[in-house]
Amino acid sequence: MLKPRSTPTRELVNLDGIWRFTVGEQTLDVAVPASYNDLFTDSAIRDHVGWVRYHRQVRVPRGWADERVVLRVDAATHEGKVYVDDVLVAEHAGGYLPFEADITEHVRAGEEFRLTIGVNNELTDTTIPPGTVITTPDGRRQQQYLHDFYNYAGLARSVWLYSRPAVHIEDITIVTELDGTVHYSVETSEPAPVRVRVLDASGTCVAEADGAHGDLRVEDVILWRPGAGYLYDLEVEIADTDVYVQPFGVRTVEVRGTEFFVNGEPFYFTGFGKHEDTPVRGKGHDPAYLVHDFQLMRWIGANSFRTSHYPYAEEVLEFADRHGIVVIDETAAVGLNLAVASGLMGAPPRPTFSPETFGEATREAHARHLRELVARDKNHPSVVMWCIANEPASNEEGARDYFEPLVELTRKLDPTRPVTYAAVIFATHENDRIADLFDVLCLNRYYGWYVATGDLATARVYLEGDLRGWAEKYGKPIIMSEYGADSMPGQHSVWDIPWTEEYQLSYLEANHRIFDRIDAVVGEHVWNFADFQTAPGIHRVDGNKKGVFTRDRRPKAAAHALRARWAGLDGRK
Ligand code: BDP
Repeated sequence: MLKPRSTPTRELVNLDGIWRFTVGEQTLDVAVPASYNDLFTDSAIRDHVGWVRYHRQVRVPRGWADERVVLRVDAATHEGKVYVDDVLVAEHAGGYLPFEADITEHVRAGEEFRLTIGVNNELTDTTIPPGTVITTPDGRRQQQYLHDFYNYAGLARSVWLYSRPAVHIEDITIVTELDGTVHYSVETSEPAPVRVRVLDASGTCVAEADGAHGDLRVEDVILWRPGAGYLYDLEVEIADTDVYVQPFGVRTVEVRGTEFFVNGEPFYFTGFGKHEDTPVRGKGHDPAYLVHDFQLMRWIGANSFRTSHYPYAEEVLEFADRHGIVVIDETAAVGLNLAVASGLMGAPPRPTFSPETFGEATREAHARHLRELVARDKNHPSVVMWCIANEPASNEEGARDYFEPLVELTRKLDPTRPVTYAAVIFATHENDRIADLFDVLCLNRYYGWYVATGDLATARVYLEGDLRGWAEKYGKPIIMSEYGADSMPGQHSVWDIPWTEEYQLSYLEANHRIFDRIDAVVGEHVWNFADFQTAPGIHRVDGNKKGVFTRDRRPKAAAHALRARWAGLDGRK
């Protein structure tokens, strides 16, 4: 699905700003983009379960009389319904990916219409991510879920109205090779002659061709590299009707043996699992935080991050493309594990994968989500790998039947990128049932925090045994996709006392000592970049405090130690 862009044949109106918002009987003003939960003082709104309505008047530009008019919602968390006046024009399930509707038949150029977007935040056994709505003893509906971040809801990303010609470019796929070969493929709304040109960063045409599919060759190609995100534009034109410009980078990604290669060179991941999470906005996309977070990542020497635990706003990936930051693109499939509750573990009360729990219908929703994710993100050079789930019950019976078709689907959708999943601590090299299906082993491990709390000597022994077990059994690259310790800024101690800034720092250093001893470890993503909001819990102090930065992005002591280490690594081990 092409991102709306202004081109010589397409116009774009951004609908962000203040909308009206109806929840239950109340109607208030609301900000778009933003999660609605933290905007209001009324806890009944924050904790609301079910539908809310965003509405506003929209005028269609008067020059659009001969154009198709499209309404695009970048995300409605977790389910959206779009109405033009009273006509339902689009419905979509899945809170972190875009959807759109051609509304030409329902509007007139120069005139206004009432736009309503219904948004539902309910999570069930068949949504991705899953959850359960219960009724409290006093009769309220309450959302419960298995993931450790607050269930923010609403219109957290932009809403657009755009025009495009009747005969238009529908989709573009670009795959590149190091010698400057650019394989391209263009889909049009109906058969039409296609012309393509590659423009370099200065706007000079460096290759051109006719036809909807084919190969181009860029001489003296400048590669997209980690740390140096050189981009070209593919300008696609259907004669006399449509023009669309798709940025891309020339780079390759490959897994061989226990190494991960970008452009044929071994790459070592340094960085974080992140969240889209900021005060007041919740998961609302904010360009200021985007710029600042990338500044902090550069300052600390992070060359990469994982979009834990859902696809991020497209603006984030575009920024990563431009700045040469490497991305592991993760689905919203977090919590497919009945043994985990809010980041804590126990015995599963019921099997995770079964017709009564997560079965066929869940997998269908997961497959649909994967299709939409790859369709949206396939042309981003920053995206080097798909992570199709976080901490699923990969050690339980049924996991293989559930995941095998999804891995196959991902490879079919995109044969060019490796596929991974992030394994939970109690999926070991001995009991995990799906690891062989994947290219890279991403491991989430908390030795010294949830296990061997406060005892880093024991933690190191456990970690080393665990990592060596995976390395020897599978012979695949391992990324430590989560390791981290909570810390309350301002807590200090000369001893190994959990929750102090010193302990977070020592915990990370204890992990690093082991990573450096194991060749198969090709990356380290600290959990988490910044503190973030969660559901209430006795292990959470106004949220998860495993951030290396606070929620308002101030460095804790660990940030300085990471900065020193990562400057020395510089993408190589
Ligand atoms: C892991 C989860 C992550 C949690 C983290 C934690 O993948 O979402 O926030 O634990 O407990 O299990 O901090």
